[in-house]
Amino acid sequence: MLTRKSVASIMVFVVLAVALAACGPKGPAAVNVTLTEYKVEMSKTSLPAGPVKFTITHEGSIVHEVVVEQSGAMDDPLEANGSVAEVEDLEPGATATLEWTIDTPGEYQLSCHLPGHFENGRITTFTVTAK
Ligand SMILES: [Cu+2]
Repeated sequence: MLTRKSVASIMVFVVLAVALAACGPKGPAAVNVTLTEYKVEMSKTSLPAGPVKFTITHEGSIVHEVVVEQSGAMDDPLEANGSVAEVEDLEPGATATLEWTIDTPGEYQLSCHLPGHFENGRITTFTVTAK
């Protein structure tokens, strides 16, 4: 029979388990992305397959966007469940986060496809490795 005390300890266990799941090694890989003219810099360029959280900081002076796409693509963001992996219209000084799950190992890129930006170097490539 469950006493009031054992119910309370089960609740504590559930809360701890949820907290561990949120903060443990299964959380998304965190990557900082810095935008300038005309450069995209990533704090790491090799990520394990799975969820990734891009924290984007715009340190440039004109509007940019960030598109997550396969290496060699041209404005063809990854898609899942009806949404696309991009952040548009980032104003200078803005920050944004983009969470995305990349399950297929391979070469990818972060790029900006506003006219002329990609050609000027607003792209960086990264590798997704098998888990
Ligand atoms: Cu741009």
